Amino acid sequence: MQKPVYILNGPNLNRLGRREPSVYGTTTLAEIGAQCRAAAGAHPLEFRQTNSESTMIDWIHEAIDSGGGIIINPAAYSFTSIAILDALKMFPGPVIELHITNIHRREELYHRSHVSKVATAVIAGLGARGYVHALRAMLEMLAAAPQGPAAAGSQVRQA
Ligand code: DHK
Repeated sequence: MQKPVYILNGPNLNRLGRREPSVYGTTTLAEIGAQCRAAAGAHPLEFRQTNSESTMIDWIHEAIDSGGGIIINPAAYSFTSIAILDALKMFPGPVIELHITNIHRREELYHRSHVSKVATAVIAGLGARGYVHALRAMLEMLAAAPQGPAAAGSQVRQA
């Protein structure tokens, strides 16, 4: 039984489509979710969004127990949350940090993500299409590591 890939979205991303369209585009989170489900095919997927830091941590704990990989757009929590970083440190599989925008080309406050310290990989600046690219990379990593998520995560982290 394949373990699900968790795609976790942080604060304000529920407003995508209407939120600063010149910065984040006009694709809604529901549309991104549908694109990811189509790209996942038969691979189980959990696609979620929360404005709550504690809920995000609860979902990471759930993924530690039953997930194969995590794709996370922590949004503003990227730059503020040690708690989310600490939770991700316990996840044995690959972690892909995703940002719709190129955070390094934005205001200074968006430059230093705590999550990047533990991420296997970071995707930033591809817009909404970044989600499907992250998912394809995740499925490749999991397929390449038949010994399971822990191996997939550590293999890449050692590479
Ligand atoms: C989303 C946010 O909400 C911001 O706080 C980040 C990120 C950027 C994004 O590009 O997806 O800075």
